[in-house]
Amino acid sequence: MKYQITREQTAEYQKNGYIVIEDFLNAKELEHWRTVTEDAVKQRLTERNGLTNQDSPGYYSQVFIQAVRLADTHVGMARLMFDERLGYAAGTLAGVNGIRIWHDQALFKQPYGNPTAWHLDDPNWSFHSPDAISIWVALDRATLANGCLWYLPGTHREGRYELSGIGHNIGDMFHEYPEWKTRKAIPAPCPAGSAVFHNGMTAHGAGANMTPLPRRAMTCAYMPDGSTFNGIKNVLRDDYFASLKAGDILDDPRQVPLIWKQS
Ligand SMILES: O=C(O)CCC(=O)C(=O)O
Ligand SMILES: [Fe+2]
Repeated sequence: MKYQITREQTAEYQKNGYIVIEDFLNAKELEHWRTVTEDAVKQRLTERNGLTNQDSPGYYSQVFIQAVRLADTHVGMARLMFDERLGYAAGTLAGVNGIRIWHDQALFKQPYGNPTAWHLDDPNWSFHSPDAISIWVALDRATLANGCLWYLPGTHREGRYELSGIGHNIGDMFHEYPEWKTRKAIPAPCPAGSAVFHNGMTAHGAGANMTPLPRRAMTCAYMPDGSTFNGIKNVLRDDYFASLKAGDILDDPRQVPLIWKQS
């Protein structure tokens, strides 16, 4: 795993709000991530032991198969996600001294799957942080044809936290940010095994999958250690949510496990 981050990579990430690290996983690691992710998603879909977007047959269910917090229900996935090296890489890029898992999620864009509408991630979460960061690991080569990610560089410095749900139409986000409509989007195609990191406030989306093969990704959203509750439920457990008031530090080890702390 290419988890060591250079100063140049941190600078690029901080400037653009995202970075592609090619061949983040070696061939053996990639094979293992594929096997574990396939197994965890299959188990989630059959046992229905957690969140997916496959319960109703609408447009969004055809954007990708989305399975959230697989580490809660799959031991192999927990082992992958609790890897301190992932926290180190994310924390170094983000410039924070501790990384907690917000949620992992598998995103499998199926053959001829719908595009992923433009959006920001962090407004949906139960904490707001200018340093929230996600990793998106390509389990298949991501191309312009099968729905690689696209970014609006620099938008992480301009986005607002007011809730902006992911719309049906690919461009709904631009109603809230008309000033971004003239910006040039940059695609992030990458070989299988690459990692794409993005800030939780960077505008991003993905194209349709115009191929007969899936475009699979395993992702994880991270919360900087010390982040506080903002009142939004999102993926919080009912009992934990009920115990919180706005401004409380989110530190429940089951909900937001700490995977890396600067020594
Ligand atoms: O995989 C996709 O199509 C979208 C990914 C995404 O929105 C994310 O990782 O935050
Ligand atoms: Fe996203």
